[in-house]
Amino acid sequence: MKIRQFQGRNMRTVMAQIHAELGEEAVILSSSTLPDGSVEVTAAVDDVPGQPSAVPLSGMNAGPSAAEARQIERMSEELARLRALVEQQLSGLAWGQTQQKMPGRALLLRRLLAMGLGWELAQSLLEALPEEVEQSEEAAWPHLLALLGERLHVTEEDILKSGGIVALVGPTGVGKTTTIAKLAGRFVMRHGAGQLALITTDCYKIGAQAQLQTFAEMMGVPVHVAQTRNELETLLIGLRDRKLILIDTAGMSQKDIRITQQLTAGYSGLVPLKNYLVMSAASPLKVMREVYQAFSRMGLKGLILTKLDEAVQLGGALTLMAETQLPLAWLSEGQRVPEDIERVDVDHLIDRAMVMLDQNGQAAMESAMQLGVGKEFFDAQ
Ligand SMILES: Nc1nc2c(ncn2[C@@H]2O[C@H](COP(=O)(O)OP(=O)(O)OP(=O)(O)O)[C@@H](O)[C@H]2O)c(=O)[nH]1
Ligand SMILES: [Mg+2]
Repeated sequence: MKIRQFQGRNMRTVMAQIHAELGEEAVILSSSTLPDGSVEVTAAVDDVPGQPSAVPLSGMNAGPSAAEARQIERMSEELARLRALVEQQLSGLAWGQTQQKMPGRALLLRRLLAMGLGWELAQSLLEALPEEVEQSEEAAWPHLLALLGERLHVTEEDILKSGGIVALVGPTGVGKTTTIAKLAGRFVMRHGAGQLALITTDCYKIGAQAQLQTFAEMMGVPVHVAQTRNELETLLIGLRDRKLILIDTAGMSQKDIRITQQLTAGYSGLVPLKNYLVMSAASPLKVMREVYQAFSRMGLKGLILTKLDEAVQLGGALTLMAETQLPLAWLSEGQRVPEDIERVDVDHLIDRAMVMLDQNGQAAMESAMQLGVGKEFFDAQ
């Protein structure tokens, strides 16, 4: 790149000089008015012909070229990075101040975050903590957990007792089919095989039907296949005498839930269809939020949390429950059918989160201390 400085009586004469010496492709880097009123302009031109690196004088009013667009994009990416950096520094600073002014509060926040709770939830629980309680080392933590408990819900209804038409929806591989088998197994033990029907809409994965079929054969319950909404409705009418109909759906990426949605959303036939979202407790909070966003469109009755045995924290799932008010219906922690599934109450759920904090929280606490906790850091988890 060739860079030159030009001086002249006014802008027009300087521009003429730049044009004459550097050509049409020249770009202005800076301009200023000198004390004597004359104008000084720094201009540059790319050595490589045909590759302008900024807005050429001749094209000031034209739209950006492809190269310019790329440059603008690079600049905005750079700005976003800078912004994130500044925000991180600021929240680090705020954290430092909190630690100095309110060491008790900082410790409580750190514990909530080490449980895996989202930043906003942790902050809002602390804000709800009465000041006199916050001062007391013994009372503060149980009080915080009680406040957390108030924001969590479990379903009143036990589908194994009440029955109905129940579809399990959720992303790929979270354990929908396994959960159906567990629920089916338990239901048959209570009510007998004749009261249950199984339907699968999973026609996409090789072996998907065989997987459910194997469980079903052991229980003596046939598996029906519905590939379209019409087929599903016809089946549901035919099976209306069954106390419980469990529908296994194909695992869909949260980015492509159209098919499941078309199949199971808002069934307006004989009995309303209840969709339960199945989600792995081991997923990062960010992914859980995305999954919820996508699947909540089809109307959800409750949440089934799986793979608790693979999770190191429960706080992410609790945060999602608190944020969405979605009630928990079942908790699954293992692959054994039908043993590894249970209904839990909120107190039990919080106890579990605490046990996991005791087991795995130390590492999370330490990393929180080293990094100078910031919202961005936790949101990125
Ligand atoms: N560790 C653990 N594994 C589980 C649990 N639930 C299911 N799995 C396992 O997760 C894997 C996937 O389970 P599936 O039931 O096939 O999951 P899915 O949601 O039906 O998957 P797609 O139909 O492919 O979307 C299997 O290996 C299951 O044994 C659980 O609670 N804990
Ligand atoms: Mg499946």
